[in-house]
Amino acid sequence: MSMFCYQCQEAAKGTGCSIKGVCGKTNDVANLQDLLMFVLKGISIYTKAARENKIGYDENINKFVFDGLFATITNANFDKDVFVERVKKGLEIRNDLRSKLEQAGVKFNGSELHESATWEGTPDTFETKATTVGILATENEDVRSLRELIIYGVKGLAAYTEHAYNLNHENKDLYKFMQDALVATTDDSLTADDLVALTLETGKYGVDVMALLDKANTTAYGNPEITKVNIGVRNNPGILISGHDLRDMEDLLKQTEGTGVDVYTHSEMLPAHYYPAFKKYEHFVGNYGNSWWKQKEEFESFNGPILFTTNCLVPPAKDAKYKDKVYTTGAAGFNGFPHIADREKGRQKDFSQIIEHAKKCTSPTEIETGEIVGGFAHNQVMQLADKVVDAVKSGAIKKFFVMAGCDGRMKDRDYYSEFADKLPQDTVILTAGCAKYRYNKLELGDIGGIPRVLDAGQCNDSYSLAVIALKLKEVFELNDINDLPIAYNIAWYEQKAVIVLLALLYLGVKNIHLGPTLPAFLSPNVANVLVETFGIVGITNVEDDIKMFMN
Ligand code: SF4
Ligand code: SF3
Repeated sequence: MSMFCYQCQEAAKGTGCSIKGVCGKTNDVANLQDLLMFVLKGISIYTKAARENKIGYDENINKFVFDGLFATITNANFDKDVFVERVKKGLEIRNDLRSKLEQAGVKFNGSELHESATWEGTPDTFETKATTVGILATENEDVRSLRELIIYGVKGLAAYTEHAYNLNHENKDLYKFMQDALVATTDDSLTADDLVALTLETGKYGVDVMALLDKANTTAYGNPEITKVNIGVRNNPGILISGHDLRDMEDLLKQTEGTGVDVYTHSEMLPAHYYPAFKKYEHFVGNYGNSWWKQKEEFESFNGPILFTTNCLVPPAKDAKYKDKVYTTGAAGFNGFPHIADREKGRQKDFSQIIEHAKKCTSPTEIETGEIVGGFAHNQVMQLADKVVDAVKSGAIKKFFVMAGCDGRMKDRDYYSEFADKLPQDTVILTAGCAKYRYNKLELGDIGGIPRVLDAGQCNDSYSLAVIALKLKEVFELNDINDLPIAYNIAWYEQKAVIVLLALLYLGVKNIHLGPTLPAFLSPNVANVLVETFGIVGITNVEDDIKMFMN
């Protein structure tokens, strides 16, 4: 059976994966993810009806929807059984909710409802059905493009919503928006203009969710502060924790304390080191390796167990020796990797199995030494504001470059290392997300004590960069955020980058350069709208781009 997916930057041939994902997603999993999306739309039709009729429903349904969206994000979950189970469960939830609404007197006209609200199936029919409800089911390529753009933004929203939820921070408007947006993608009466408006609205909720998550993280763990993170190793066995979930980080640090097992971060978990609450752990040793796509080599030499709390997971090679050491939790999953169950309300997750496993392993093999510096989230940068403003006024800093976003395995991303390296000495890079691994180990120096690469944190901490920009706008008494000496050269890969991008557009940021390639899911007409309305453009080559940016 074939598949079609074009949600990430590595979509095959720049158009879409149709046999197997470049990410390693198999066609059965891809199709089941499409079917889950279909079922989530069906559920949302009823939650929307419930709200419209002021009828309460089980709060767990909201969680089921955002969990499901998160699980379909690139490189999060490759486990076929997980998707079969979720589709089954989703149909149950949907039908129960419908019955509840009907009992309360709400009438549904079956022939008017979208098929996602009425379709029934059993696991043996799932995959066949899936092939008829995927992305290509929308025939008009512009409508399809806008629907998918909204859906990918909503997937990113869902991921950040989940992290905040895990820290007991909720904003119910987000649930409503995600569900209403899913319903809107089933509505054939909406015009392209309606969908463009909804795309911008998605960006508004992108700002809200990142603000919520920022509050959740800083309330729980303090404000990130300037931190030197060790990239070498010690002699104890270790656990490597990857992904974005800080609550999992907390539980793991607590449970490993005093066990003789060290904890290292991997990829997007690096910024955990910047939080005061985590710094206090003596066994929280450092960061091991680079961004997600180098994991096949780096996990072999780590020697200990690895825990994925979210994306980006790369399916291991058949003969990978680390294969029996990988664990998943939360939205992450992979067939054959033990999955650590969710925490019960008010309790920790139980990581004892991983800790016992680690005790039997040898310590990590050192692959690099030294340290990297980070922790420049908004609160920390505000403390340096005077220094930064003076440097701009004196001309010591000519321009800031926001280079947030993602890293990826394609060779053309060397552009970003070269770009960072060749930028004039009087420029500063503001970064967040795993894009930083392309340049965070280069010796780029500092400007009067201000490092030339300021890492705010994970991809969601792009919010910090927006807060900093808005603050600078105020300090320099400008009317328009685009009058600041800030250029945007953003690298994207998966759907969290989509919500970050939509959030920046909502905040009024113009002329964002997006690379290494523009999304395959943008039809020529939709790409044109983005170019004409927001000045979004691609990248060319390092020399020409730097020249263009500096003029
Ligand atoms: Fe292809 Fe990306 Fe979809 Fe994976 S997530 S199947 S690489 S488009
Ligand atoms: Fe990276 Fe996957 Fe996007 Fe969170 S971990 S930024 S790619």
